[in-house]
Amino acid sequence: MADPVHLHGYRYSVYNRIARLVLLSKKVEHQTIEVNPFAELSEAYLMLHPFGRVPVLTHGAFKLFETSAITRYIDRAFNGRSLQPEGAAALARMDQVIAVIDAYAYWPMVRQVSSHAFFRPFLGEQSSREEVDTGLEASRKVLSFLEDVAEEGEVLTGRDITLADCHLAPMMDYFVRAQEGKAALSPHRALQRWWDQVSVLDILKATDPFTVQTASK
Ligand SMILES: N[C@@H](CCC(=O)N[C@@H](CS)C(=O)NCC(=O)O)C(=O)O
Repeated sequence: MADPVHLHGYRYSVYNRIARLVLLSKKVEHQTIEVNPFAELSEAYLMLHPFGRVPVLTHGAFKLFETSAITRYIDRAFNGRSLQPEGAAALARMDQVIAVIDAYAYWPMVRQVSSHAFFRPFLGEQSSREEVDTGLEASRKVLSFLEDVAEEGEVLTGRDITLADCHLAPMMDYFVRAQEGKAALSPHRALQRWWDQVSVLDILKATDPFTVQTASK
């Protein structure tokens, strides 16, 4: 029998959703275990992730945190179409997009714009206009870079999904749930076209945190 796969994560976490998109793309049977990283974490969880974030993947006795390590592991460890393009340039572009998203996109697009214009109001929590504005300003360069990548056509093509697409999609989903984010994306024609194609994929629908999710694949 195959070793069981468990994903410890929070349903509203973009990083958790990235890992789920990859698991679903590779058709890996798995169980999800809900962990809210913003609440007090158990000692047992901190043994899995000493930095107290989500997600964590376990595959039998193998334990792994850091989303880009998790997604690369899933892609290599399981059968199915590879989610990493062939060719040094395309692969480097994929790696670059993932690194840019982690370093420059997550905070302004998700934690500033979406959190303060969409998620906090959704939860009935206080939000800050200043955070939205600062986040929008910082998002500009990110969107412009991603537009160039989508135009180039190595990754973010909307056709063959790669790990870069899986990394960006949950963040873009949060970003455009804010009216300000939606308006900021629309002038970027190639990126908007990418999002129009990716946002309707079954794997996106199956991992939508605002609709009912099943516990496993
Ligand atoms: N570098 C980590 C980032 C993961 C991360 O920041 N996850 C967020 C949820 S989207 C989290 O756990 N936040 C908890 C906190 O900031 O305390 C990864 O790639 O997995």
